[in-house]
Amino acid sequence: MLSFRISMSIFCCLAASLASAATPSKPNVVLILADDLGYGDLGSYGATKVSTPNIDRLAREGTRFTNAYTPGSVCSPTRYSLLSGRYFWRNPMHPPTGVLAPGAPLLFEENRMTLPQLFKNQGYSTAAIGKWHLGVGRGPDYLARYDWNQDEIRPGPLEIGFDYFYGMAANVGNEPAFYFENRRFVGRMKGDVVTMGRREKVEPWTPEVRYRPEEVGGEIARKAVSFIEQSGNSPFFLYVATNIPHHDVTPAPENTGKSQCGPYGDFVQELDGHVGQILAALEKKGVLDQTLVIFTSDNGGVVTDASHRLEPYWQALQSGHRICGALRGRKHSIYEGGFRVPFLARWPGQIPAARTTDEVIGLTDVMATCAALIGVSLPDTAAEDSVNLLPLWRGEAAAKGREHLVLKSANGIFAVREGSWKLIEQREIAPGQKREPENNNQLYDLSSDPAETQNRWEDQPEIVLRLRRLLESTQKQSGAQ
Ligand SMILES: [Ca+2]
Repeated sequence: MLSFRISMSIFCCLAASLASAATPSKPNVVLILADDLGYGDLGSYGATKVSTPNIDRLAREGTRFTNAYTPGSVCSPTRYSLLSGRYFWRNPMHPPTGVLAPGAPLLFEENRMTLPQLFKNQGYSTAAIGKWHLGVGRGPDYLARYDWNQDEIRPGPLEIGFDYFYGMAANVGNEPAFYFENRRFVGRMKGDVVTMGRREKVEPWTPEVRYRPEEVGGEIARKAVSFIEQSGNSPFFLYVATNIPHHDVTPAPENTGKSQCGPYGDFVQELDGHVGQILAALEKKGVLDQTLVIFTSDNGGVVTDASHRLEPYWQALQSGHRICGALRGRKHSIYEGGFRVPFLARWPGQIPAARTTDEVIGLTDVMATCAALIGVSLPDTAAEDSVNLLPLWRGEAAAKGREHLVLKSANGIFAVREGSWKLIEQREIAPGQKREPENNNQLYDLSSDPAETQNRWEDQPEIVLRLRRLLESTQKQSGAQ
């Protein structure tokens, strides 16, 4: 009898241990999204005029992806796709090209599973801090304008799965230029009136609550640190959407003159300091190594040239800094500079350290990968363009990235990447409308021509045909709706 009990006890221990090995762990997840940070802006991606030791630490202690793509080449398209796992152009509420207007309706359909909701359903505490730019309120379409004088700002971040929000409606330069926390403007008392002015203008009850641009990045970092400090026993998902280094380039006074390429480099270095503060807060809390930290950017960097000298980007260029590295194009464009961004993931013991992979991944894949990470099966009605890349992130042998990926520029031009090939399809334009130089049929072999200099459209008809069909069939997929 005794031996039976001992045997049972050993069996139970063994069963429990096997069960725990099979049960997915629930790490904290901190997703830091830079705004307009280019492929060449970090030391770990080749920058020499800008020093980014804290972000580079993520590369040293985690995995660095060299073929990570945003689905859009501007802000709100990528943000929607990141938080929904769906190409933004499938969403009829999204503008067909470009970004969402400040004050436009919430982009997320009711009842659609989102990245924060995925975590929330699993007992996570969820927070979004920083730039929202995904709309608030409900309206007939993206041209509607929200009435900011309502008592509560809703539906908004809290209606799509975040327990907590603190930040700005959109860009620092957009109205309203004062913070809201959860569903209310910070500091607004009963009776305080928010006045809707002409065009996008929104006047607060007192001008004192308008934020100063040079303070916004620091405020976002402070709130992120505070959230980590106050976190309880449940795991958390923290989405930090910094405004840096988006135009206007406004480094805080204490950070100016620190880089070797002027204010733009100072701004990037300021962001690096904020990442350092977030890592330090995780470390102090004793949870750094139980946290998956992801750092990436919502689109490529702003690049200027001699014909259009936009400061301080011009100064950075003249100082030898290459915001998009050796890639062609920039934010807005269909070329690689518009979409290829730094992507770093650190989770000790789970994601290999000091590893670089050139497998193709997209920001749309974060949702399916996180679902796999916490052991959740996504419903068929969610994240239809998201691929589970957890085996690749974990460095499993022979794990691959995406087979193909669709890009859409701010000008409405589509491209598809499959393997090393990238096809850009000419967009139809209205009669009399001027066709932009980049709106042409193009095919590039990125393995031999990463800067997209040799158009192979004419000499590779079979590849052109295959990729056009692939693009068309992907566009026609009905998705989850
Ligand atoms: Ca952006």
